[in-house]
Amino acid sequence: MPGLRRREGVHVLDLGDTENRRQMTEATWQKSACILCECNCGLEIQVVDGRLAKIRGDKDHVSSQGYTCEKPLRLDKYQNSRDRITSPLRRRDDGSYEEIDWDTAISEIAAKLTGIKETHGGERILFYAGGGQGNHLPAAYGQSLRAALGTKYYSNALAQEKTGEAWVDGKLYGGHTKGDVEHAEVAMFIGKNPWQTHSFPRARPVLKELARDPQRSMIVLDPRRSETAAMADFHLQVRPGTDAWCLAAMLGAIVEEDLIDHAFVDDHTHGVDEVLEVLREVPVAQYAATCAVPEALIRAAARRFATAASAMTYEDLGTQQAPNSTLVSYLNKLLWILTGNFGKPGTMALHSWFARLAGEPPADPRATPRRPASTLTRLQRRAVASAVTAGAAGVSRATPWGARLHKGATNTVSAKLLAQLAPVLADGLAAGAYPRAERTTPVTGARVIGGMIPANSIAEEILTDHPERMRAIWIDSSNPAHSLPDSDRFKKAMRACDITVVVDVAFTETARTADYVLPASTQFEKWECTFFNLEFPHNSFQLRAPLLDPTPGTLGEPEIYARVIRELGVVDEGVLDRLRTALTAGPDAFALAFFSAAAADPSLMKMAGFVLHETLGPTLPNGARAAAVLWGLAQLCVLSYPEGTARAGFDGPLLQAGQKLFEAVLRERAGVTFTVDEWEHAWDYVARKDDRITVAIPELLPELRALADAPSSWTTDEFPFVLMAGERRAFTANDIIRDPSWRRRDADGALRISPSDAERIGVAADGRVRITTETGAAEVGVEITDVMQPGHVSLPNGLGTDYPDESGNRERTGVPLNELSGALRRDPIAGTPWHKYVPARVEAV
Ligand SMILES: Nc1nc2c(c(=O)[nH]1)N[C@H]1C(S)=C(S)[C@@H](COP(=O)(O)OP(=O)(O)OC[C@H]3O[C@@H](n4cnc5c(=O)[nH]c(N)nc54)[C@H](O)[C@@H]3O)O[C@H]1N2
Ligand SMILES: Nc1nc2c(c(=O)[nH]1)N[C@H]1C(S)=C(S)[C@@H](COP(=O)(O)OP(=O)(O)OC[C@H]3O[C@@H](n4cnc5c(=O)[nH]c(N)nc54)[C@H](O)[C@@H]3O)O[C@H]1N2
Ligand code: SF4
Ligand SMILES: [Mo]
Repeated sequence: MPGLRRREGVHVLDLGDTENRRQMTEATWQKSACILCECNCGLEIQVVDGRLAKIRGDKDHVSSQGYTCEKPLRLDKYQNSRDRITSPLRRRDDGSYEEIDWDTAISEIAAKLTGIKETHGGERILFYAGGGQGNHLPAAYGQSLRAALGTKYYSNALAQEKTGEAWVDGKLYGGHTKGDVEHAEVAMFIGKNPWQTHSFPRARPVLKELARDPQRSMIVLDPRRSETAAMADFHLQVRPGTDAWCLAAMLGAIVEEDLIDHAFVDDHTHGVDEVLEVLREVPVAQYAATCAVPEALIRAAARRFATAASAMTYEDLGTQQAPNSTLVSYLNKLLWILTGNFGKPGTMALHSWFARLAGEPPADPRATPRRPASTLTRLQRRAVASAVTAGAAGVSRATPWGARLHKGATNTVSAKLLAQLAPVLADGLAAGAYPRAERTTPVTGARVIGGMIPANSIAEEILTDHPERMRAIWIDSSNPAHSLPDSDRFKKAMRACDITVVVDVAFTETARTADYVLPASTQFEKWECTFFNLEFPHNSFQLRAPLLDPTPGTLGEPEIYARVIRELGVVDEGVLDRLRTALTAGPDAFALAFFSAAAADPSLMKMAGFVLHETLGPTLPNGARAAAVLWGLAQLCVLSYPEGTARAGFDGPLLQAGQKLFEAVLRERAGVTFTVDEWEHAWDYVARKDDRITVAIPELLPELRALADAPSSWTTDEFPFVLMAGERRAFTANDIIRDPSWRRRDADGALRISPSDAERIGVAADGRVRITTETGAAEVGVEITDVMQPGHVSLPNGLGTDYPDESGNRERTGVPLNELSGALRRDPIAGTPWHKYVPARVEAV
């Protein structure tokens, strides 16, 4: 255990020789990560005169190993954006903004939120937050503020993409799955273009290797010949929005040709007969005609997938934001379940989490859950209970999961209290943790999945005189006035609230609609990390140190949240003082004091992030106060996955193993592998007592059956095209970089259209078109390309934001998609929007 040394009146955890950026020369390569997509590839960056001058991939990085794509090389456009905000802002009645100081901002915001809590209840305050692609500390500390205010509802971008899949995952096995692309004999991408959008480490080399190897195959479902589809052995070029028929036909063929892995299905699933009965009825030829893919190709792809030694799938926005999205998620998962592609190399697995990205989706009530609530809760209860038994017996011995608690622990903390504290602490640290049961929203009765209100419902929960409407929104690290469907309506909803607060680095469309805007330091000016830790069998986590001092006037979110919570005055200073005292006696004493306090006052522990920030925070080296919450997450991680973390080197007595993991996270700048599993351990993450997958989903089997007579096209004479509103291209990165000069290609974001359509509507290569949808219209230049099939047009995501020129005049580049994509078309289960299927009219201008 490292010692503590005294510095500036506080004890500082001494980790030995850690890097300190203040001693660095300009030519020093500092370790960091890319913040432009969920891969968060490791970077090395040279800072010169406050600029991110040189950027390269970090060969030491634990998952990306030196890989980057072209996007991060000019990240300075993010860091030194002209759109940065450097003072808290308050909206005037005329819609302009005035600068106010931090104290005024915090006290006014705290007073208004308290007012809403007292008059209408904390549950009328909505959080739209959780962090973006590179910054998830606001999620961990935001949880404390939500607890302090007594909020109940939250949402974020996941509720317009991943909630349908999460709901299906919850029903099947209660966890999140990821496929092993790197070792799969057959890799299948469903509405996913990983060449551009990545989502797994070193995507391009991995795809190239897959395409080059004659023993392996790639299957791609995509109406476009995307970069990935162009590399595929089987490109199932569906008609937009008809994936359900294509996947049902593949499954129908697999059942008909009896390519099912019967041993796997018999040993590992429940309810398969019900599913097979429905699949046996699938008219394969008819469904092939519906999705416009040759039947022979569908059958060949199905055979290739089902007979491979290993196969995996990856679904993404192409189907998640299109008709039948939740059903498609189900069919996707049936493909790999019925063919036994789980729990061995090259197939699918569930995985550990350093911190959960969202609450857990409700499980199938007919299933026999291993646990009452979250994975953390169950594993913690078991680990803690056994550890305490071991401790009480006076020996420090292994639990069934290899977890141990040193002797002294039970003298201070009783077994019963320890067993109670784990779930409470989990609630305090995991985003969206506390809404567990299947719930609906107060106004529209929309399904809440993983704790989140569906994106499409948010405005409806506000723009009403229903007494239980939302009265306030707190928005962090997101630009929903631009990224939510029907953005105009969302702006109206913001203005209808009693108070809206936006925390952002930039003066975004959303900031310009809020009552208060709080300026955050950028992700290169503060300690940050992401919780997109979704890998198996090795899962890793990286804490990034700041490369630059914060821009004057800005604060990191952990400090912003701490200031609001301090102002709310909800935490007893005496408790914090006792914890500070315990810290002076070392990490063991602190851990015991912390868990005792947790057991004694569960409500305090719902604000665990804040408590750690105020106590442990100031003792962390190199000013890493913002990392304090990771101590709690590291402890939970070791409690939850004692064997996986022990195999990663974080072993020993329970609380000390957590401390070890925390210190490694603080020390290792290129990331830490926090769990090491073997493939058979994938089953340990299945949240069912008997490890069986609950394969029949009663809500979806009727939908599957109904496909035979369901509509498969939503275009009309008035709107004959399908607009894909949000294609990821080489130079798009959501709304993270506002400066349009960042884009090296396709600066204005052209509308992609097929040659035959271009000819038919009479537009030339350098021409422009007017595109009209049910909600809006826009004018845009075209790119004529046979990547598009006739009837299908595509616009890139992330454009249509505006940016000030040198004299401050704002100019908009490209089309803001959510003036075209509305909120009414949505998935019936998850409420996710049909951004990839917007009926449209396209006319030459
Ligand atoms: N370059 C870049 N990369 C990114 C991002 C970015 O902004 N830019 N954003 C990140 C984020 S937040 C996300 S969620 C991911 C998204 O990653 P992806 O889902 O891969 O991205 P998209 O380009 O939106 O859609 C993928 C494919 O779906 C296809 N598609 C459209 N309609 C249909 C359909 O009806 N059926 C099928 N089967 N396919 C269809 C499109 O042609 C496209 O090739 O990307 C991440 N990576
Ligand atoms: N029509 C259509 N709409 C879509 C999509 C689509 O394909 N089509 N895709 C959807 C998807 S998948 C996603 S993920 C969403 C993404 O949309 P959003 O959830 O809005 O997320 P981002 O665009 O990533 O916006 C990130 C925000 O965080 C800010 N930011 C950057 N760094 C920091 C920081 O350190 N602190 C704080 N506080 N703020 C910071 C940026 O300035 C930016 O405003 O868009 C969705 N909307
Ligand atoms: S944009 Fe994504 S894939 Fe490209 S370097 Fe950044 S994190 Fe890696
Ligand atoms: Mo996304």
